[in-house]
Amino acid sequence: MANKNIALITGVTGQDGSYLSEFLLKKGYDVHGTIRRSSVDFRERIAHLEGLPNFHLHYVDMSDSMSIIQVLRKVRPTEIYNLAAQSHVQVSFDSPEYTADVDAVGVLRILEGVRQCGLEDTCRIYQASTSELYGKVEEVPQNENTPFHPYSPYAVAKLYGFWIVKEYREAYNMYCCSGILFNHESERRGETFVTRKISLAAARIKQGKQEKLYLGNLSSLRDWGYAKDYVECMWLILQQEKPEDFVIATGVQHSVRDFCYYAFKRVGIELEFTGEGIDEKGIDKATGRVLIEVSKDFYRPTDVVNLWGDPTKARAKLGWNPNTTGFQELVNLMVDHDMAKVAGEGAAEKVRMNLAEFLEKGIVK
Ligand code: NAP
Ligand code: G4F
Repeated sequence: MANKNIALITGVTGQDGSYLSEFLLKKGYDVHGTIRRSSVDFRERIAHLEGLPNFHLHYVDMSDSMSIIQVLRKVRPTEIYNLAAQSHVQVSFDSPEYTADVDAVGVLRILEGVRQCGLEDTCRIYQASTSELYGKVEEVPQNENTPFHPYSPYAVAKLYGFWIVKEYREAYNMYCCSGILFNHESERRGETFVTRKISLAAARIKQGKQEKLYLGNLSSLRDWGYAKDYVECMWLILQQEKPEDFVIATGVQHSVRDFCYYAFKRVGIELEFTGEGIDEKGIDKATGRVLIEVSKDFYRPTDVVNLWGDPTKARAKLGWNPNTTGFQELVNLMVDHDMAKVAGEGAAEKVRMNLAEFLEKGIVK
């Protein structure tokens, strides 16, 4: 009987972890996901998978080697997808030490755990790396040979993760590699990332449940793809004969302002932008009402403003199509989802509404 594929996904409750679980379960894998203990139920993104015979959950914290080793010994995975991270760039300015522990040393804990459990010849490891490594960019668009210039505590931590993966590959001949993924979004994106903050606000403003949206740098440029398309690449990267790092991106760039424009357009509001920098405003062309304002609270001490990926290598070697879901289709998917979500929001959702108010006041970024 052929050996069964056993995947261990750290960070299974996250946006990517949930889509990757679905993808691997469809491929017949046994999927083991790691979760953190919490006093509240935070498993909304994977609730539909719980109870499936091939889906299993284990407690792991990336800051705790013992919990990592315990799960490695028990599960003996054939593939590890290390997605767990403190993934918010602004939060990394507020909690830099924690971010380094989880996003940098956490990667080392996985690699060394695999060695200590004697899995180095049988287990392949995918590391969730990021376009934030290019940071204060040294060329556009960015590819696998573009020099790194990390520009936040998050990016510096992720750079350690990238290099320690490369080191273990070369020093111990382990099959471990990094996917340098550009921003990818979805209906499951965390609500404090800019795209989801905008899609939710467009829905709430349209339905009269929010007055205004406050944002930071509207001119920031990103290469935004659809998370559901990107998890396939994580798997493809681990199916190559030799371990290699890959840039995963759409090759198309848009500004935060563009995202706002198309999100509000989807709900029937045409925006016009006037003013510059902190004075810029997004106005409803039909009514003259100011719907978007810029707030200093959402500016970062250092901001990455020009991310644009070149997916040539992924297209050629992985046979991956970077343009399965286009930018406007992605915006529409997110906004349509949030229009339905907001319409269904009742009294129990008041707490979520309060979060939106906090967001506006800059308490949660
Ligand atoms: P996400 O939604 O924020 O999910 C992060 C996951 O990590 C969650 O399951 C979270 O658990 C878990 N986690 C956080 N701290 C942990 C800790 N100390 N111990 C154990 N688990 C912990 O992020 P995502 O968007 O799915 O991204 C997945 C990975 O790709 C991350 O490493 C991120 O840095 C990287 N990445 C993302 C993008 C993107 O555009 N989405 C682009 C490039 C790279 P809780 O649910 O308990 O918080
Ligand atoms: O949506 P963001 O917070 O994502 P960011 O910083 O690009 O990070 C995400 O993508 C990375 C890949 O490049 C991942 F590694 C990382 O884990 C995460 O998933 O911000 C995008 C841009 C930034 O330039 C930010 O300054 O939008 C700008 N922005 C403007 N106003 C805002 C806001 N960002 C947030 N979160 N909130 C705002 O109000």
